[in-house]
Amino acid sequence: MVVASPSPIRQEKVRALGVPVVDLSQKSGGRAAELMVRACEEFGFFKVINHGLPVEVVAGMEAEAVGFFTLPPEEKQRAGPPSPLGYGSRSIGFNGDTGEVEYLLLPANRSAISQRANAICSSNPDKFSCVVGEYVEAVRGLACDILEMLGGGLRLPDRSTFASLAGGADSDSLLRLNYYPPCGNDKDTEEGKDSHCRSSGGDAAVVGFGEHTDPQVVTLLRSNDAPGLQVLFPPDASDGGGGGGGVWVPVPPDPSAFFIIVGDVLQAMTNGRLLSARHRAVVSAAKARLSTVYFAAPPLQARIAPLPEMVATRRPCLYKAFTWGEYKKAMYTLRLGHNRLDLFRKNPDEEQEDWVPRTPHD
Ligand SMILES: O=C(O)CCC(=O)C(=O)O
Repeated sequence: MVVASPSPIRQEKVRALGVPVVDLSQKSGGRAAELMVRACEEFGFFKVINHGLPVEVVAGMEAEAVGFFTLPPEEKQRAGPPSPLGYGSRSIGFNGDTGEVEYLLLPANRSAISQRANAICSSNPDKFSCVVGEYVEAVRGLACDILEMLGGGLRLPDRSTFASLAGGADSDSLLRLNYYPPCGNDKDTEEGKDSHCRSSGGDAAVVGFGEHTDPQVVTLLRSNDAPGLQVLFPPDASDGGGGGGGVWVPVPPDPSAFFIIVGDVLQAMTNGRLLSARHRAVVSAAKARLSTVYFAAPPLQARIAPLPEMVATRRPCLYKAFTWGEYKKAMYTLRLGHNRLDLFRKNPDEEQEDWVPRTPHD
Protein backbone atom coordinates (compact mmCIF):
# COMPACT_ATOMS: atom_id res chain seq x y z
CA MET A 1 0.00 0.00 0.00
CA VAL A 2 1.30 3.47 -0.83
CA VAL A 3 1.20 5.76 2.17
CA ALA A 4 1.62 9.51 1.88
CA SER A 5 4.63 11.00 3.66
CA PRO A 6 3.76 12.56 6.97
CA SER A 7 3.21 16.25 6.53
CA PRO A 8 5.68 18.51 8.33
CA ILE A 9 4.25 20.88 10.90
CA ARG A 10 5.12 24.56 10.78
CA GLN A 11 6.72 25.70 14.03
CA GLU A 12 5.82 29.37 14.14
CA LYS A 13 2.39 28.87 15.63
CA VAL A 14 3.62 26.82 18.61
CA ARG A 15 3.73 28.63 21.97
CA ALA A 16 4.19 27.44 25.55
CA LEU A 17 1.18 28.31 27.72
CA GLY A 18 0.20 26.94 31.11
CA VAL A 19 -2.27 24.06 30.96
CA PRO A 20 -5.12 24.20 33.55
CA VAL A 21 -4.58 21.75 36.41
CA VAL A 22 -7.31 20.32 38.66
CA ASP A 23 -6.30 18.59 41.89
CA LEU A 24 -8.83 15.81 42.54
CA SER A 25 -7.72 15.43 46.16
CA GLN A 26 -9.52 18.75 46.76
CA LYS A 27 -12.83 18.09 45.10
CA SER A 28 -15.12 18.82 48.04
CA GLY A 29 -16.70 22.27 48.15
CA GLY A 30 -17.24 22.64 44.42
CA ARG A 31 -14.07 24.64 43.65
CA ALA A 32 -12.50 21.83 41.58
CA ALA A 33 -15.73 21.48 39.56
CA GLU A 34 -15.77 25.21 38.87
CA LEU A 35 -12.14 25.08 37.73
CA MET A 36 -12.98 22.19 35.42
CA VAL A 37 -15.87 24.05 33.84
CA ARG A 38 -13.74 27.13 33.30
CA ALA A 39 -10.94 25.06 31.76
CA CYS A 40 -13.43 23.37 29.41
CA GLU A 41 -14.90 26.73 28.37
CA GLU A 42 -11.51 28.28 27.66
CA PHE A 43 -9.28 25.36 26.60
CA GLY A 44 -11.53 22.31 26.19
CA PHE A 45 -8.69 20.63 28.03
CA PHE A 46 -7.17 20.23 31.49
CA LYS A 47 -4.92 17.98 33.51
CA VAL A 48 -6.00 16.10 36.63
CA ILE A 49 -3.55 15.25 39.39
CA ASN A 50 -4.11 13.09 42.48
CA HIS A 51 -6.72 11.17 40.52
CA GLY A 52 -6.58 8.11 42.77
CA LEU A 53 -5.94 5.43 40.12
CA PRO A 54 -3.62 2.85 41.68
CA VAL A 55 -0.04 3.17 40.40
CA GLU A 56 0.18 -0.59 39.79
CA VAL A 57 -2.93 -0.57 37.58
CA VAL A 58 -1.47 2.21 35.44
CA ALA A 59 2.01 0.62 35.33
CA GLY A 60 0.52 -2.77 34.43
CA MET A 61 -1.37 -1.23 31.51
CA GLU A 62 1.75 0.50 30.23
CA ALA A 63 3.80 -2.72 30.49
CA GLU A 64 1.20 -4.64 28.44
CA ALA A 65 1.19 -1.88 25.81
CA VAL A 66 5.00 -1.85 25.56
CA GLY A 67 4.96 -5.65 25.37
CA PHE A 68 2.56 -5.53 22.43
CA PHE A 69 4.26 -2.79 20.42
CA THR A 70 7.69 -4.41 20.75
CA LEU A 71 6.46 -7.69 19.26
CA PRO A 72 7.72 -8.56 15.75
CA PRO A 73 5.57 -6.90 13.05
CA GLU A 74 4.01 -10.18 11.86
CA GLU A 75 2.76 -10.92 15.40
CA LYS A 76 1.22 -7.45 15.77
CA GLN A 77 -0.55 -7.92 12.43
CA ARG A 78 -2.51 -10.79 14.01
CA ALA A 79 -4.44 -8.12 15.95
CA GLY A 80 -5.29 -6.17 12.78
CA PRO A 81 -6.50 -4.70 10.55
CA PRO A 82 -8.23 -1.76 12.28
CA SER A 83 -11.67 -2.11 10.70
CA PRO A 84 -12.34 0.00 12.69
CA LEU A 85 -11.00 -1.76 15.83
CA GLY A 86 -7.72 -3.69 15.97
CA TYR A 87 -4.06 -3.00 15.22
CA GLY A 88 -3.01 -0.42 12.65
CA SER A 89 0.17 1.28 11.56
CA ARG A 90 0.59 4.69 9.89
CA SER A 91 -2.81 4.67 8.23
CA ILE A 92 -5.48 6.31 10.43
CA GLY A 93 -9.15 5.86 9.54
CA PHE A 94 -10.53 5.10 6.10
CA ASN A 95 -9.93 8.36 4.25
CA GLY A 96 -6.20 8.67 3.65
CA ASP A 97 -4.98 10.16 6.96
CA THR A 98 -1.50 9.01 7.93
CA GLY A 99 1.00 9.56 10.72
CA GLU A 100 4.10 8.05 12.29
CA VAL A 101 2.10 5.97 14.75
CA GLU A 102 1.20 2.38 15.50
CA TYR A 103 -1.99 1.82 17.44
CA LEU A 104 -4.33 -0.73 18.92
CA LEU A 105 -8.01 0.15 19.26
CA LEU A 106 -10.14 -1.91 21.63
CA PRO A 107 -13.69 -1.83 22.92
CA ALA A 108 -13.51 -0.65 26.53
CA ASN A 109 -15.18 -3.57 28.21
CA ARG A 110 -13.82 -6.67 29.86
CA SER A 111 -15.57 -9.35 27.82
CA ALA A 112 -14.72 -7.79 24.44
CA ILE A 113 -11.09 -7.40 25.53
CA SER A 114 -10.83 -11.02 26.60
CA GLN A 115 -12.31 -12.19 23.27
CA ARG A 116 -9.48 -10.39 21.46
CA ALA A 117 -6.69 -11.12 23.93
CA ASN A 118 -5.43 -14.23 22.16
CA ALA A 119 -4.76 -12.34 18.93
CA ILE A 120 -3.02 -9.53 20.82
CA CYS A 121 -0.95 -11.41 23.39
CA SER A 122 -0.72 -15.11 22.55
CA SER A 123 1.98 -15.63 25.21
CA ASN A 124 -0.35 -14.72 28.09
CA PRO A 125 -3.85 -13.70 26.98
CA ASP A 126 -5.34 -14.13 30.47
CA LYS A 127 -2.91 -11.68 31.99
CA PHE A 128 -3.53 -9.19 29.15
CA SER A 129 -7.33 -9.41 29.67
CA CYS A 130 -7.03 -9.05 33.40
CA VAL A 131 -4.62 -6.07 33.40
CA VAL A 132 -6.33 -4.17 30.57
CA GLY A 133 -9.82 -4.95 31.93
CA GLU A 134 -8.84 -3.63 35.34
CA TYR A 135 -7.40 -0.46 33.79
CA VAL A 136 -10.51 0.15 31.70
CA GLU A 137 -12.78 -0.20 34.72
CA ALA A 138 -10.66 2.13 36.83
CA VAL A 139 -10.53 4.78 34.09
CA ARG A 140 -14.27 4.48 33.48
CA GLY A 141 -14.77 5.27 37.19
CA LEU A 142 -12.53 8.31 36.89
CA ALA A 143 -14.35 9.45 33.72
CA CYS A 144 -17.69 9.21 35.55
CA ASP A 145 -16.35 11.22 38.52
CA ILE A 146 -15.11 13.94 36.18
CA LEU A 147 -18.35 14.00 34.18
CA GLU A 148 -20.36 14.19 37.39
CA MET A 149 -18.24 17.11 38.58
CA LEU A 150 -18.78 18.86 35.25
CA GLY A 151 -22.55 18.31 35.59
CA GLY A 152 -22.38 19.81 39.11
CA GLY A 153 -20.15 22.71 37.98
CA LEU A 154 -22.64 23.53 35.20
CA ARG A 155 -25.47 23.38 37.80
CA LEU A 156 -27.46 20.83 35.82
CA PRO A 157 -30.66 19.68 37.58
CA ASP A 158 -29.30 16.13 37.28
CA ARG A 159 -25.54 16.34 37.80
CA SER A 160 -25.11 12.75 36.59
CA THR A 161 -26.50 13.50 33.08
CA PHE A 162 -23.12 13.11 31.34
CA ALA A 163 -21.82 10.35 33.62
CA SER A 164 -24.86 8.15 33.09
CA LEU A 165 -24.66 8.68 29.33
CA ALA A 166 -21.06 7.48 29.04
CA GLY A 167 -20.67 5.21 32.06
CA GLY A 168 -23.26 2.49 31.42
CA ALA A 169 -22.58 -1.12 30.44
CA ASP A 170 -23.92 -0.44 26.90
CA SER A 171 -21.60 2.53 26.28
CA ASP A 172 -19.58 2.54 23.06
CA SER A 173 -16.41 3.62 24.89
CA LEU A 174 -13.01 2.72 23.43
CA LEU A 175 -9.44 2.26 24.54
CA ARG A 176 -6.71 3.30 22.16
CA LEU A 177 -3.03 2.57 22.65
CA ASN A 178 -0.71 4.71 20.52
CA TYR A 179 2.98 4.08 20.01
CA TYR A 180 5.15 6.67 18.28
CA PRO A 181 8.65 5.36 17.52
CA PRO A 182 11.37 8.03 17.78
CA CYS A 183 11.54 9.94 14.57
CA GLY A 184 12.71 13.29 13.34
CA ASN A 185 15.77 15.38 12.80
CA ASP A 186 17.95 14.39 15.72
CA LYS A 187 19.81 11.49 14.18
CA ASP A 188 22.47 11.69 16.90
CA THR A 189 20.34 10.16 19.63
CA GLU A 190 20.60 6.40 20.09
CA GLU A 191 16.92 5.80 19.35
CA GLY A 192 16.92 8.39 16.56
CA LYS A 193 19.66 6.44 14.74
CA ASP A 194 17.41 3.40 14.55
CA SER A 195 14.47 5.44 13.37
CA HIS A 196 12.79 4.01 10.29
CA CYS A 197 10.42 6.92 9.80
CA ARG A 198 10.34 9.24 6.86
CA SER A 199 11.81 12.44 8.31
CA SER A 200 10.34 15.66 7.01
CA GLY A 201 13.79 17.26 6.82
CA GLY A 202 14.55 20.83 7.92
CA ASP A 203 13.31 21.99 11.31
CA ALA A 204 9.72 20.90 10.94
CA ALA A 205 8.28 18.40 13.41
CA VAL A 206 6.82 15.14 12.14
CA VAL A 207 3.12 14.36 12.53
CA GLY A 208 2.38 11.36 14.70
CA PHE A 209 -1.36 11.86 14.90
CA GLY A 210 -2.82 14.71 12.86
CA GLU A 211 -4.99 17.46 14.30
CA HIS A 212 -8.54 16.52 15.22
CA THR A 213 -11.20 16.77 17.87
CA ASP A 214 -12.40 13.63 19.64
CA PRO A 215 -15.98 12.79 18.71
CA GLN A 216 -17.00 11.20 22.04
CA VAL A 217 -18.10 12.78 25.34
CA VAL A 218 -14.74 13.08 27.03
CA THR A 219 -11.23 11.61 26.62
CA LEU A 220 -8.83 10.57 29.38
CA LEU A 221 -5.29 10.47 28.02
CA ARG A 222 -2.21 9.27 29.83
CA SER A 223 1.27 8.96 28.39
CA ASN A 224 4.80 7.98 29.28
CA ASP A 225 7.34 10.76 29.77
CA ALA A 226 7.95 11.47 26.06
CA PRO A 227 6.56 14.78 24.77
CA GLY A 228 4.38 15.13 21.69
CA LEU A 229 0.83 16.19 22.59
CA GLN A 230 -0.19 19.68 21.46
CA VAL A 231 -3.51 21.45 21.96
CA LEU A 232 -4.91 24.32 19.90
CA PHE A 233 -5.64 27.51 21.82
CA PRO A 234 -8.22 28.90 21.72
CA PRO A 235 -10.10 25.72 20.82
CA ASP A 236 -12.56 27.51 18.53
CA ALA A 237 -9.76 29.11 16.47
CA SER A 238 -9.81 26.14 14.14
CA ASP A 239 -10.78 26.38 10.49
CA GLY A 240 -10.88 22.59 10.19
CA GLY A 241 -7.22 22.32 9.22
CA GLY A 242 -3.92 24.07 9.95
CA GLY A 243 -5.07 25.52 13.25
CA GLY A 244 -6.81 28.63 11.83
CA GLY A 245 -5.95 31.68 13.93
CA GLY A 246 -4.88 29.78 17.06
CA VAL A 247 -1.55 28.71 18.53
CA TRP A 248 -0.47 25.15 19.22
CA VAL A 249 0.40 24.66 22.86
CA PRO A 250 2.85 21.81 23.62
CA VAL A 251 1.65 19.86 26.66
CA PRO A 252 4.56 18.74 28.86
CA PRO A 253 4.21 15.01 29.53
CA ASP A 254 3.26 13.92 33.05
CA PRO A 255 2.98 10.15 33.47
CA SER A 256 1.41 10.57 36.91
CA ALA A 257 -1.51 12.63 35.58
CA PHE A 258 -4.42 12.28 33.16
CA PHE A 259 -5.18 14.82 30.47
CA ILE A 260 -8.89 15.41 29.97
CA ILE A 261 -10.13 16.43 26.54
CA VAL A 262 -13.67 17.65 25.85
CA GLY A 263 -15.25 15.73 22.95
CA ASP A 264 -17.77 16.82 20.30
CA VAL A 265 -20.71 15.20 22.12
CA LEU A 266 -20.08 17.32 25.23
CA GLN A 267 -19.79 20.44 23.08
CA ALA A 268 -23.13 19.61 21.42
CA MET A 269 -24.92 18.83 24.71
CA THR A 270 -23.69 22.03 26.35
CA ASN A 271 -24.70 23.97 23.23
CA GLY A 272 -21.15 25.11 22.60
CA ARG A 273 -20.42 26.24 26.17
CA LEU A 274 -17.75 23.56 26.69
CA LEU A 275 -15.47 23.36 23.66
CA SER A 276 -14.07 20.20 22.14
CA ALA A 277 -10.31 20.59 22.01
CA ARG A 278 -8.45 20.31 18.73
CA HIS A 279 -5.22 18.45 19.41
CA ARG A 280 -2.47 16.47 17.69
CA ALA A 281 0.68 14.52 18.48
CA VAL A 282 4.10 15.25 17.03
CA VAL A 283 6.89 12.73 17.17
CA SER A 284 9.93 13.08 19.38
CA ALA A 285 13.34 12.51 17.84
CA ALA A 286 14.76 11.28 21.12
CA LYS A 287 12.21 9.00 22.73
CA ALA A 288 9.35 6.69 21.86
CA ARG A 289 5.97 8.05 23.03
CA LEU A 290 3.30 5.74 24.33
CA SER A 291 -0.18 7.08 25.03
CA THR A 292 -3.15 5.26 26.49
CA VAL A 293 -6.38 6.95 25.56
CA TYR A 294 -9.84 6.18 26.96
CA PHE A 295 -12.73 7.64 24.98
CA ALA A 296 -15.92 7.78 27.07
CA ALA A 297 -18.79 7.43 24.58
CA PRO A 298 -22.59 7.13 24.70
CA PRO A 299 -24.45 3.97 23.63
CA LEU A 300 -25.03 3.84 19.85
CA GLN A 301 -28.74 4.63 20.08
CA ALA A 302 -28.37 7.49 22.60
CA ARG A 303 -29.94 10.75 21.52
CA ILE A 304 -27.55 13.69 21.63
CA ALA A 305 -28.91 17.25 21.58
CA PRO A 306 -28.24 20.52 23.41
CA LEU A 307 -29.67 20.23 26.93
CA PRO A 308 -32.68 22.55 27.42
CA GLU A 309 -30.92 24.29 30.32
CA MET A 310 -28.03 25.20 27.98
CA VAL A 311 -30.33 26.96 25.51
CA ALA A 312 -31.66 30.48 26.07
CA THR A 313 -32.99 33.36 23.99
CA ARG A 314 -29.52 34.88 24.05
CA ARG A 315 -27.97 31.47 23.37
CA PRO A 316 -30.10 29.78 20.70
CA CYS A 317 -29.83 26.08 20.01
CA LEU A 318 -26.73 25.53 17.83
CA TYR A 319 -27.01 21.84 16.97
CA LYS A 320 -29.54 19.41 15.53
CA ALA A 321 -30.26 16.25 17.46
CA PHE A 322 -28.47 13.07 16.40
CA THR A 323 -27.84 9.61 17.72
CA TRP A 324 -24.30 8.59 18.55
CA GLY A 325 -24.60 5.91 15.85
CA GLU A 326 -25.49 8.59 13.28
CA TYR A 327 -22.56 10.74 14.38
CA LYS A 328 -20.12 7.85 14.01
CA LYS A 329 -21.44 6.99 10.59
CA ALA A 330 -21.03 10.59 9.41
CA MET A 331 -17.58 10.80 10.97
CA TYR A 332 -16.27 7.75 9.09
CA THR A 333 -16.89 9.57 5.79
CA LEU A 334 -14.64 12.51 6.73
CA ARG A 335 -10.93 13.22 7.13
CA LEU A 336 -9.49 13.35 10.64
CA GLY A 337 -9.08 17.14 10.69
CA HIS A 338 -12.62 17.92 9.55
CA ASN A 339 -14.89 19.95 11.85
CA ARG A 340 -17.35 17.07 12.20
CA LEU A 341 -19.79 18.82 14.49
CA ASP A 342 -20.41 21.38 11.73
CA LEU A 343 -22.40 18.67 9.93
CA PHE A 344 -25.00 18.93 12.69
CA ARG A 345 -24.97 22.70 13.09
CA LYS A 346 -28.34 24.38 12.70
CA ASN A 347 -28.94 27.31 10.41
CA PRO A 348 -29.59 30.32 12.63
CA ASP A 349 -33.17 30.67 11.32
CA GLU A 350 -33.99 26.94 11.61
CA GLU A 351 -36.77 26.03 14.06
CA GLN A 352 -36.03 23.31 16.64
CA GLU A 353 -37.66 20.35 14.91
CA ASP A 354 -39.18 17.51 16.87
CA TRP A 355 -36.72 14.69 17.14
CA VAL A 356 -37.82 11.35 15.74
CA PRO A 357 -35.73 8.32 16.74
CA ARG A 358 -34.25 6.42 13.82
CA THR A 359 -32.81 2.95 13.51
CA PRO A 360 -29.45 2.82 15.31
CA HIS A 361 -26.38 2.34 13.10
CA ASP A 362 -23.14 0.53 13.76
O1 LIG B 1 -0.90 10.33 21.60
C1 LIG B 1 -1.38 11.40 21.87
O2 LIG B 1 -0.91 12.15 22.71
C2 LIG B 1 -2.61 11.88 21.12
C3 LIG B 1 -3.49 10.75 20.70
C4 LIG B 1 -4.82 11.18 20.18
O3 LIG B 1 -5.10 12.32 20.00
C5 LIG B 1 -5.83 10.13 19.88
O4 LIG B 1 -5.53 8.94 20.01
O5 LIG B 1 -6.97 10.51 19.52
